[in-house]
Amino acid sequence: MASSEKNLSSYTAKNIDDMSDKRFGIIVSEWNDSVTEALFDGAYNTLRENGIPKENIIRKNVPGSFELTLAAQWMAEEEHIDAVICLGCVIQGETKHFDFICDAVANGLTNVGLKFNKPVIFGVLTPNTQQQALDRAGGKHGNKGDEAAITAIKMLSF
Ligand code: DLZ
Repeated sequence: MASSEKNLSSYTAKNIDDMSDKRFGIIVSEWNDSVTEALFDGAYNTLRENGIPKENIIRKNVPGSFELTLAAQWMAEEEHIDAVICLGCVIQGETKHFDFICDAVANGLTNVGLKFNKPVIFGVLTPNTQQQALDRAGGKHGNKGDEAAITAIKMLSF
């Protein structure tokens, strides 16, 4: 979560390798799509700004954040995918499922990354309100999609 000290869209480009031959999967949850489409725009544009060609960015949608884990597994097991960026938004006030979904997705994505030995990035907002989500999807705290994309790039430069 962004704080007053951290803008999600700010990063330093040092120690980043040439990524033009890498392939990135982006999975977008359709739940809260006004937020997740903004996350996608941020992730996509950050990849493009860092030299990744359009044809090396593969987008898939899932119905909700809970489905990110299985979709990430399907993408990660593809040999031609180097990193998977998972984008979602779970708003606390809207669901009793909040804790279950957030825990399941965080644990699930961790396991997929370890199983397939590839970066699988947790680009899921977990705010208390819609406004907090918008503030982190291209608003005053930057864009978590940008952060997720640069995290994938940095992990591939590890
Ligand atoms: C069911 C549900 C609810 C109530 N809230 C959200 C949410 O805020 N964000 C989100 O990404 N998904 C939500 N979902 C849908 C679940 O992630 C999932 O798609 C369904 O439970 C079906 O498995």
